[in-house]
Amino acid sequence: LPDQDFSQQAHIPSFQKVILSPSFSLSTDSSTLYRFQYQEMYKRSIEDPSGFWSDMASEFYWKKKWDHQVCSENLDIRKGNINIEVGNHISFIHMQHYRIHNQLMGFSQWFKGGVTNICYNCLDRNIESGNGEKIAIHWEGNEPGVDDSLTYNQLLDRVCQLANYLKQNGVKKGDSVIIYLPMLMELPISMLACARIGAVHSVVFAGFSAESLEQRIIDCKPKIVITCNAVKRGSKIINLKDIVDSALSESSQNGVCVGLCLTSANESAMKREATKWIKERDVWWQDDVPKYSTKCDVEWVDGEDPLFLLYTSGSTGKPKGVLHTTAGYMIYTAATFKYAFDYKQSDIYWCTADCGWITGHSYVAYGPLLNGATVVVYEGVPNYPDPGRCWDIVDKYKVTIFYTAPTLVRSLMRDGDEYVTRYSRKSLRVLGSVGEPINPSAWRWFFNVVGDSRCPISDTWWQTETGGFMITPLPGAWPQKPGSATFPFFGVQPVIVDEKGKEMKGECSGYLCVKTSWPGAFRTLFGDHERYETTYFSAFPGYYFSGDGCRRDKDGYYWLTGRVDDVINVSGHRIGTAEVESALVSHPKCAEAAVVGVEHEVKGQCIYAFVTPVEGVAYSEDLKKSLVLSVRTNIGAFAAPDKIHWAPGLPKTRSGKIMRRILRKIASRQLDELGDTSTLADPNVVDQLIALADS
Ligand code: 6R9
Repeated sequence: LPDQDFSQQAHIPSFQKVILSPSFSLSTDSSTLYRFQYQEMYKRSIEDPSGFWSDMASEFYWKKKWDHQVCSENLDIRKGNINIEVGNHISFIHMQHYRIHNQLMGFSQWFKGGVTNICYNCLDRNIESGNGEKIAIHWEGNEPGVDDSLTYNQLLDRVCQLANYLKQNGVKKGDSVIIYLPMLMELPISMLACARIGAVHSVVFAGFSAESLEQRIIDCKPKIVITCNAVKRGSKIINLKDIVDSALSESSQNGVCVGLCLTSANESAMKREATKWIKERDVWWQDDVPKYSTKCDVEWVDGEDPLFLLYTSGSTGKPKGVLHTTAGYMIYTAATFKYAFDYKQSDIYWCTADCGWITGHSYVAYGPLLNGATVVVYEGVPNYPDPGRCWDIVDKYKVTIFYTAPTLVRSLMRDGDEYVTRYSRKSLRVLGSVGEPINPSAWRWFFNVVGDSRCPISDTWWQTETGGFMITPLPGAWPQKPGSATFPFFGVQPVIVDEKGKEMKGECSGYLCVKTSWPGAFRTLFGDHERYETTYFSAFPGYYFSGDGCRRDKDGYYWLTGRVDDVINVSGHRIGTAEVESALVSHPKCAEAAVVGVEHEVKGQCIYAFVTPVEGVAYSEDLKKSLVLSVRTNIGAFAAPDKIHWAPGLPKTRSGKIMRRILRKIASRQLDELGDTSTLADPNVVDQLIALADS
């Protein structure tokens, strides 16, 4: 495990309570979940998980009920005498490795044998219960005044047309489809259409570069790529089709043949005629998809059939394909959404995340739609045309639940209260935060200014891997402490372990693990089950290891303190240091690079890169620019380093391991806290680095 000094965590806030009475902030029809009810339900969820989750699952439609066991699991090979045939029903062709083992570490299955479909449960089921004319999606375009909406009936029609189109074009159950779209309605439509026919979607955030997209295409070999010609974000136009063209031409050299690129014309960003076109391969969505029938039979799938793949950063250069399956994910996102936001049928819900990340999967698309909610989907950026846009949208749609990231809160806070207070915001009743620890001053501003001191904040801790919320307040159910994600969700047993893996009790700080499986847990890393076992289940045998540090206070509240591995959290986006390093090293003039995260006022953390140029190359501003460009083109603009620090050499141990602890101190200019540097192969490099700090 990497070195980690818990006392240095900037985010541990001073203790302060904000007492919320359970009733004042909740809607009048609320069946408020008081603390004792939580405790009762939590106790049951731990003592009788089968009964608890069966009850939750009974709200959904099952073509066939699951086998006798709700969950089978084995988080520890040492405990393993489970002998279960894994994955008979997994049709995903690349998953053979997952089938043969029968004593997998980290193995868990939920609702195995149950037959269902998540798209059916999101749409048809809600329509059958009388919600067909309810708005499913309010879409707000980048430009104020450009908007659209779809009822549940209309959404189902659109999803069915696309599902039929995909089937007609050869997409079958178990095939993968890459979706590279901005926040257009076509994005959730595409996800749902894949789910309807049992295809596995892999959404790639439209901020990723051609090279990142290509890497993902090569990894999961989609039959079809769905994109749009361009997107306008704020005043900037991004030509997505060019990026896709470049990714596809490269991946075809690597033996992947994507037969079809379905392109939605986003004419407010770019005219169709201006779009480059490859006749044999490209198809306009608007021309072809509407010709298909609005009725499409559901492909009934096993509860353990894969639903989607989502790539996320890890501590090596290669992104990890996190694989989620159907039923457990469905029940978990639905239940977490309902309880953590105290959801009511009358709510209007807006989550600012992009569907390219897990938050968009679970809490823009699946969780809310499973609950029959009305969701706001926003195409643009939060400060366009000015920093009041979010509150303009809140007032326009009468948003009641607003879920966002601390980085956005901090950036709007910097723009001043006036942009907020000029809007009413009186519809708001619950606020949410996700992506990184929320610092207490941002928390208070969010609570006092945005929420007028009346809306509780659900600070939800979870991960791509966990599928849904793991530690989160339930609004109004207990006193909040700014900066604490409070208590575990139903069925989740967090444990804090020391570096030897020993579970600690009571007040403590250490590594955050989870003891038993929960329905939303991912099942494997696509194509690399071994990496799944070693990354998550071998550091602390018997537990799932989150990669986060955590403190539990004397009242039992959990305080997340940030990543303890080589992952940086920039504006709530996970970026692996190794990925950025390999992008830098791919530059012909870069000999070596080491990247660390440094605290940043708005982004939470920013990327700080130490670079050694190849012999004979001089340090220059131009070289800095071209190194940053190399990261932009390899990964995407969001991963661009904020600072390049020239390094004649890097601090390494005698065995050649880079001492990032020292680099972090230099980067944050905590020069009197460098600690013992005598174990370095060459202690002089530290002085050289300090001397070059401002060059
Ligand atoms: C949902 C999401 C996961 C990492 C996670 C942690 C950080 C997320 C947090 C939080 C403190 C919260 N994180 N929510 N830290 N408090 N409420 O963001 O998934 O992109 O996979 O990132 O984000 O470090 O390990 P993902």
